[in-house]
Amino acid sequence: MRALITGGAGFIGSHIAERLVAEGHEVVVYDNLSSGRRENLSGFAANANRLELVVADVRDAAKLAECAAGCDVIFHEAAIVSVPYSVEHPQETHDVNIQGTLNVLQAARAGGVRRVLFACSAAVYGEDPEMPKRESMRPSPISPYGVEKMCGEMYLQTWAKLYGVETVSLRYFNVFGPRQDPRSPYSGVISIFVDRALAGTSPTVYGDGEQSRDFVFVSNVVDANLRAATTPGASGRAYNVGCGHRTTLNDLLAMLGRIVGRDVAATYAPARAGDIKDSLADIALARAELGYEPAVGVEEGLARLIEFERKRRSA
Ligand code: UD2
Repeated sequence: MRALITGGAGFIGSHIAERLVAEGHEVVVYDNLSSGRRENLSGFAANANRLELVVADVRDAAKLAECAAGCDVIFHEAAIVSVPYSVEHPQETHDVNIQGTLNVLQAARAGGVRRVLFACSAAVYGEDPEMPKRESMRPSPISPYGVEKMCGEMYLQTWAKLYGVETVSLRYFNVFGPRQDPRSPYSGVISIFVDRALAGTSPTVYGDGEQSRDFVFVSNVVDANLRAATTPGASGRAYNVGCGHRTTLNDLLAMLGRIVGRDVAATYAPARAGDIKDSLADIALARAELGYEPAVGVEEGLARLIEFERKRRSA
């Protein structure tokens, strides 16, 4: 198949690109390189005729339409992904995350694309204390980012009904793995902790470290995407993509210590404003309807990430 991946030079998008190229598919990566990087593609870009990079923005509707024409599937991963940034810059994140998604859907419709996959988020659940999160729960986002992801998902469902473009929304929980950038203060906690542990410096835990998340290794997220791209009958649906387990930050530090072979001592600081305490996905629906199974658990994923980072640092 021929696939367009928006945000394809970013963390998750580049892993989808890598898998598709390995399976012999033709891939167009569409990325404005604001947070994506060419280096994220360099490890597997050797077969240049199967992988094309278009440096453009999802706000550019005309360019998107040009690139979508003739594609079978679009993986829409491009977004401004920081919750706190969306709180500070809601207009900009609206333009990228909502208008950008609408542009993708328009392009899909005009270009005869069979199916669109959307990188949605656990942020749609907000602070509803009910656990685990099920897709049937009423969404109650508490940030512009959460609203934008919810809105994108609703646009997708509408497209499936109105225009016959098949769409599937995947609600990612806390994704981690190689190529996630640890350098922003809003980076995923695992990327930051691994960076500190390998540098021999002390990671900072905001709060008592007993908050928990459903951390999901990126290869599981790629699996979910490929299944969602091909499973008949999945159109118009939304699925949680997590591991179905929660891990506290203190557990995470202990795992890190086991893998690197020495204690990773953290510094504890006051909890971050607006943080939720716990997050956990119910993945029964994705299991039942997509055959999704998170094959790589948290500790195994952490070990793979550390191995990748060690190699990268020694190169
Ligand atoms: C995740 C997503 C976010 C959104 C949200 C929905 C990531 C990177 N972010 O935010 O996009 O979908 O879920 O609820 O996946 N922490 C530390 N030390 C650090 C960094 C973080 O203690 O150096 C804590 C942080 O205070 C929080 C936990 O680790 O309690 C997880 O933080 P995060 O930024 O990795 O992810 P989260 O769940 O806030």
